[in-house]
Parts: sequence; structure tokens; C-alpha cells
Amino acid sequence: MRTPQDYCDGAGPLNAIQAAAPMTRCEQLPPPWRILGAALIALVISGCGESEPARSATPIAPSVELDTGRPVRGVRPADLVRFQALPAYSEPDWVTRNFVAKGRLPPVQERLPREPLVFGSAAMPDGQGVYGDVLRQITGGRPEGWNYSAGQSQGWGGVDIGTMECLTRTGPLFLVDREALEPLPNLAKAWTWSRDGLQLTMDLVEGAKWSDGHPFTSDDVMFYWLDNVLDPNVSPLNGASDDSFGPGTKLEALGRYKIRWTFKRPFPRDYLYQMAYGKFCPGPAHVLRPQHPRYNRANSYQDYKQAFPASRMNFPTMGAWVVTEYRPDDILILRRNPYFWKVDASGRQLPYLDEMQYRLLGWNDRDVQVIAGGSDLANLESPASFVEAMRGAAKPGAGYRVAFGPRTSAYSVLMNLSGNGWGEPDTRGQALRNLNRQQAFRQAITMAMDRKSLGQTQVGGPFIKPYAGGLLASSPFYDAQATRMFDHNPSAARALLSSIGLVDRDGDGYVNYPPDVLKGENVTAILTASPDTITERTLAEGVLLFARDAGLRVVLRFASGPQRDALVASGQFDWVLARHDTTELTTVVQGADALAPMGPYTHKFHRAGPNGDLDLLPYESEMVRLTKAFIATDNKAKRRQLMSRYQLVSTEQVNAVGLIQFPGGLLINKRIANVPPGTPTIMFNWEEYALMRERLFVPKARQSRHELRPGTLPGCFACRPSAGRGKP
Ligand code: BQZ
Repeated sequence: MRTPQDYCDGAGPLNAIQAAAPMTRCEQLPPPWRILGAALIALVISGCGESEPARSATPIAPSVELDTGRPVRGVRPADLVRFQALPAYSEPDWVTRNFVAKGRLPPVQERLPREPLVFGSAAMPDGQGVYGDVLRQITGGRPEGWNYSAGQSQGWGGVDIGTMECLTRTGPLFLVDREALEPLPNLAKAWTWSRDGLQLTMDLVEGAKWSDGHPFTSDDVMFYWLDNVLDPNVSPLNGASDDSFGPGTKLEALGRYKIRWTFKRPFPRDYLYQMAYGKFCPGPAHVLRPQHPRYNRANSYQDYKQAFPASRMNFPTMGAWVVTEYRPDDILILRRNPYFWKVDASGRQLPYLDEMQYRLLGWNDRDVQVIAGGSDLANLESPASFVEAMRGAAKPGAGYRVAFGPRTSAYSVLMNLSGNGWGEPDTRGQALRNLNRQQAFRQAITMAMDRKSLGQTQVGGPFIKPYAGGLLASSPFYDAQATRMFDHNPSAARALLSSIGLVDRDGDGYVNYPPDVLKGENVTAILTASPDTITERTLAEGVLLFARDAGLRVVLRFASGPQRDALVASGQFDWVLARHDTTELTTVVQGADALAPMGPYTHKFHRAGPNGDLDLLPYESEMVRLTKAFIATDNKAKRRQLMSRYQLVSTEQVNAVGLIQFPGGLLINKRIANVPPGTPTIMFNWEEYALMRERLFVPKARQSRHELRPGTLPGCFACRPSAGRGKP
């Protein structure tokens, strides 16, 4: 007989969803009051007497370097990257000596494109770098395989971002002058719009090669588009679909290094942002196509997806590093790509760092390991770790520093707004969604939340601000006047619930459905959350507690990483605790089509049901109209006005229950140079993309002996193991 504790609310089994999805059983988690207690103690310890954190320009303690290096802001795109032939090129001496001189590798100028991508020194906080050393990182993910085009992750945490290159690049745009804001050239080195704006012709980098020396051409782009994005049997990682670039959009190759888009609406500049990481990052067609069912009848689409297991090394990439070694649940070793097509302004082929290591641990280990000296770089995105991280950095001789970025991190509760059967809800689930679709219910939930306490349970001080939902305060389009914040008011929340017929009829403290709905049982919402970080666990517990104060029964279902992603993507959720890991609510210009349910299958928490109809609520239709108008105009004032209206509608209607917003940070080993001050943990993309890790370097005097495979290069992928080029 299962104990009430099994279901975290003492009321016993609920439904298929709970039965279906293996959830973390609550008795593994200390009861909510114990976590809150612990956090409160941490708060007291951390909060009192400490000087104000990073916001207050003065360092927390003399030795805590909040930001080092020349502040780089308002950069013009061409100062950051440009394509140019340089008089001479160079590479690490050991590559010349052990590989080129021995005829095992063509000379560097033959490995580089006619005009490589050149990183401008002006935008390098510590100037041009030197070769050598390693970047050690941690990921809580695990590589599924190397077929990104067919949806396999390489372990997240920046692994994918380190190996995949895309048509344009947006991560570093936080450095770019807002007046000159446009995605940076990358595999597409230049583009021109037709006069009517319906066609966009792109020139690809000419003469660039995959890490196995095979030429990169428009064939790789067209294979990705035609046989992956447009193939209904294939779902690339990060969700590229024909919707991502506009229904009816065409792409054709005009030559080996020229492609042309044809769109249905003029000047869809927002699609240039979609052509960056994660939606348009082509894979090596010369390796993938032979496994694709359209070209290999013996293969199913599952065979194609799994044709490149994580155990196969040296999978060809266009990225700065190639995975050369993998020990499951232990480590991924990546070595410099000898064919990498980017250089510094002196013609030195990048990356500067010869090796990248990813230890395969838990997500919570990322910041812990930098503090312990076992890793060199981590997102500090768990507020519960802020105080410990700063304390450690303040210690004399600390090996790392803390660098806070803008307030672009946040958490919300997303409510499934589909009343149309998306995710095949049972009767309980359907009844709850019908409530999610009522404004009074959503407003009651947001009023029940005590955001101040939710923040304080994470960390004291000025880090965390209440988040109303909608655009984040750090967004250039944020309008405080248009932001409706519902203050914490449990009794007003109860009044709103009773105004829609939800009152506690059986005196157990929880409101019930009217007698004709689910025989008047308690209203129950299942909150899906990730157990991966302390922040997510304590926030989920907090939501449960504050909802209960307003008489609403919440049941927690913990599901981590890919499981949670699959549940959400298939609509199998009532509510989900969402970490803000996309770009539209900060940048707006990137991923704007995620601001509202623009298509039947595009939105995170409102999609079409089995019959294909998308049952939009009136306010959602207005949000769609406002977003379309925003995308269709370049007029800055008009855009600001549209987003103010969007903000008012989304916060007044409580499109999502915002909880907290806070600055993410970076923990950086002091060896590592060229980290732009104020790098956001997430803005136009994750920091791993924003940082341009190929430009990071370690000054000679600080170089370590942490490299595991010094003097080696990636072997070849398709040839017999013994023929490897790896070893010197
Ligand atoms: C950052 C990011 C880099 C995906 C992933 C992971 C997947 C989701 C999300 C984040 C991880 C880290 O986020 O948490 O800090 O390093 O990798 O790619 O959560 O499970 O599907 O959307 O970006």
C-alpha cells in the first residue's frame, strides 16, 4: 500500500500522468519546512552584515574580483568579427613540428578558407592570446550521440555549443551597439536582401573544411534543410522545423558557396536570429547522408538518429574542438580542430586553448567544482550557491573569481493553456486545464505566491527581484508602467477562487470543484519540476506551500533533463516550473515567435490538440497580433509601443506566473583570460556561446599541467582505428 508521502500531498494516487512518469519520490526530499529552514539559516548567515552584493559597484571584499579586463561594450559588429584574407597564418609550433613537417597535415594556409573569420582585437578584453593549456568544464548532461541534426544532444552544458557552428551567431551580441544590432556572420559570411525583401542571398565561408578535412559547402546546408528540418520524420536538436523559418519558406543552393532563401513576407529579419545556435547548425552531409533512409533504404529513421553513438570518436565538426575521447559517466576530452576556420587579427589559427575537458557529473557540481579548483568555468545560475561562491572567491589566494552579468535569469510557473486535448489529459487533467484557461484562476495563483520569500529562501541581499511574468526587467523593451505585478495576498486569492466556484466544501483546507465536476473532488494541480538543482527543488516546494495557503492543492512531480523536456514538449503537464532558458523575454528580437502561440505546434505551453485546432484565448490572439506587428516593423518607437502593450496584456492576464528574476554569474578560474566583463549567463544565448571560447587563453606564466592529451590532434572518423592521425 503506497503511503500518502509517495504523492507529496498526503491525498493518495492521482492519475495516469503521475503513474506514467517516474517521479522522484518525495520521501527522498526533506519536508518543505526543513528546506526552507535550511535556506533561512543560510540567508541569516549570508545576509546579515555582508556588504551589498555585486550591484553596489564596490567589491564585496577587497580580493573578490567582480570584473576584470577592459569593459567591452557598444562594439560595432565588424570590430568583433569580419572575413578577410590575411598576409600570413600560424598555428601552435607542435602542430607544425609534429604534423605539418611530417606530412601528416597540410600547411595551415591550405587548411584555412580563402577569407577566414577574423576576430577583432578591439573586442578582446585581454587582447590577443597565446596558445596552450585546457579549459575544464562540467556538465550534468550525458552525450546521447553525435547526430545533432536528428535530435541527439552531446551533453548540453556547452558541449553542443562547442562543436556545432551555425549560419549566423548571436551569443556575443550583448557586446554590440544596440543601434547596430544584427546577428553576426558565421558560416554565412555575408548576405543581401532583394529589393522587395522576399529573397535573402547568403554567401557561405569559402574553402572552409570539416575537422576531417572534407570541404564545407552548400551541400551541407541543403542536406540539413531538406533532409532534416523539412523531413517530418526527423526532429533536429533545439527544435528547428519549417515553422521556425516561416511556413512556405524555400531555400536553394545557387552554387558551392551561395544559397538563397525565399520568404512569404518581406524582410523577415527575425529569421536571421533563428539561423544561429540552436536552429540552423548543419551537420557533415558526407557522413550523415549515407545513413539517412532517403539515401539508404536499409536504414530506418531510428537507425539514422542512432548511427553515430557517443562511443565513436572524432565525429567531424566545424567547431573549435573535436571529441576525441569519451569515458561514460566520467569524461569527454576534446582536442583542437586542425581545420578550424577562424583566426585572430595576427593570423593565428584559433582556438588558443588546445584542449577542452567535460567531466560528466551533476548540474549542481558545476559551480562546486570551480570553487574546489577542479573546473575552470561555470554558470552561476543557482542563487542558492551565490553566497558560498563569493565567500570562496573572497578567500586570500582563491583560484577563481565571480563575474556577475545582467539580471537575465528567472523562474516562472507555466500553465498548460490547451483545452483541446494536447498531451491527452485524463478527466482530472482536463478539468485543471479548463481552470488554467480562466483569468481569475491564473490571477489567484499569482496572488498566492510570496515572491519575496521565494527569493529570500534562495539568497539574501539585492540579488533576487520579484518577477511578474512577461518581459524581464533587463529587457531593452521592458516597460515598468505596463507591468502588472499582483502582490502576495492569499485571502484575495481565495476570494478569486470562490468567485469561480472553487471553495473548500469538505473542510480539508483545499478548495473543491463544483459537485458536477469530478464529483466535487479537491482541485489538484501537478507541478512538474527538475530535481537537478537546489534552486528548482526549493522553488517547487515554495510554490506548493504558498498555493496551499490559498487553499489550492499542488502535487510535485520531479523529472530531470530530457525526461522533463519530453513531458513538456508532448503537453503532458498541468504546470511546469520553468527556468528562463530562452531569449524572447529578454532580447525580444531573438526568438520573437516564442512570445505567443504563433503556430499550432510552436509554443511551449499552448499547442494544438489531436485535431490540429489551436484554441487560443482572446488575450492570446491579441498577443499573437502584437508579436506579428512587432516582427513586421523596424520602427523603434512602434516596436516599443507594441511591447508595452504586450507586457500589459501578458501580466494583466497572467500568461505565466512569474516568480523570481536575478543576475546570473560566471565562476572563472583566474588562469582564464579574455572573458568579457558582464557576460550574461543567458541573453542572446547561453554564456558558453556568448563567451566565444575559441578566444579564451591562458597567459604563458599561468599555464597549467591539466591537459590530458597534450600534443595530440583528433584522429580521423571514417578510417580504420590504426590509421589515426592523433598521436604525434
Ligand atoms: C547551459 C546549457 C548550454 C536545454 C540545457 C539543458 C537541457 C535543455 C538547456 C545551461 C544546459 C545548462 O541547459 O543547464 O546552464 O549550460 O545547457 O546548452 O537544461 O536539458 O533541454 O534547453 O539549454
